[in-house]
Amino acid sequence: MSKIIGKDLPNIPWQDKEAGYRMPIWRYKENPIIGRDAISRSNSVFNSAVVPFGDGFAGVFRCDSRSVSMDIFAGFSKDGIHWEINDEPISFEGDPEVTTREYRYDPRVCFIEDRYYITWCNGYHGPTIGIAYTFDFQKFYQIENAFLPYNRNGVLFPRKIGGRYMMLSRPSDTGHTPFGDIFCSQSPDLEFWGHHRHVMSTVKGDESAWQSTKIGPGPVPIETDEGWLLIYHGVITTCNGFVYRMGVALLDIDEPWKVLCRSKDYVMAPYEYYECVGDVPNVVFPCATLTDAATGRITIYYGCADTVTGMAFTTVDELLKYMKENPLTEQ
Ligand code: BMA
Repeated sequence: MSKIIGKDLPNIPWQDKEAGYRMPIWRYKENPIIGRDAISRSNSVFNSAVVPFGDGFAGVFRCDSRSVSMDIFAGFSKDGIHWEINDEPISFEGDPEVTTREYRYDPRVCFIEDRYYITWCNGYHGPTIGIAYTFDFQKFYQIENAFLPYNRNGVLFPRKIGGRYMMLSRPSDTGHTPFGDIFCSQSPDLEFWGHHRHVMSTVKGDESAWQSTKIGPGPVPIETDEGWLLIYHGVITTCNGFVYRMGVALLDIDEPWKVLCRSKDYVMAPYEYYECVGDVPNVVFPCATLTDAATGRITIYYGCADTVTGMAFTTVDELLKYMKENPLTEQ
């Protein structure tokens, strides 16, 4: 039995796996949990992040409007399933040079020490990684962008490692990037980032074609007694465009740019109608998990076809066993 290192979460949303189901991740039966019209002007609500908060949950949600502009919104839930999302986007305090909005999307939320940090893809002369913090999901303070443009999928580790904050990211271009590997950067203060180390690349050969075009970190890595468990997205280019699936990797606990193991087979792919049909078909895009250290349960929140939000379940043992049974040999 592998162990999650972290807090217990007795009220984690959960459904048991059905007997005989083959995959290591199974979906919430009443998916999607958030529809495209969850707020008054939304075209779609997806690629969003949630955390335990008070005696319930809070989150930051990507809601694209019916003018198809991208912004992020705070939301709250008692059970992690039914969400009330604010109608107004988050307004950030900070230096106007940095807070001026071009666009904001694909948020992650990470509790470190005494506050919740939000990272997202922030338009600043091209996409880069915005960072802000909040104590209460009412007031948000934006700090400096982490990187030069162009970058997407900035994902913080939930504690300092070797005395430094660490962030995974995926350097990119201005468009629908046809490449992309995962890197790890370090910072003493969450403002100045350096020591950029390569973590892992796309798979070039035929061994694992679902992750051959680009890969990007998904939810905040989960600390386990075997290393950091990373759920990530992997993309292949097909004759109908990109297809987004999910994979898992295990990263060294002290030097998380070192990959200990990585799945050859995807752990989840667009199978269901709401994942295959929508504004961007064939996308499952994970941005958050809730975890319960007592049981090893992991609840995943993911965007479905860039249109609605879904929830799915797994355990630390399911993911590690599946990955170790069929590991990628090319690194
Ligand atoms: C990526 C991001 C994600 C999106 C995905 C599929 O480049 O824009 O927000 O889910 O493409 O369209």
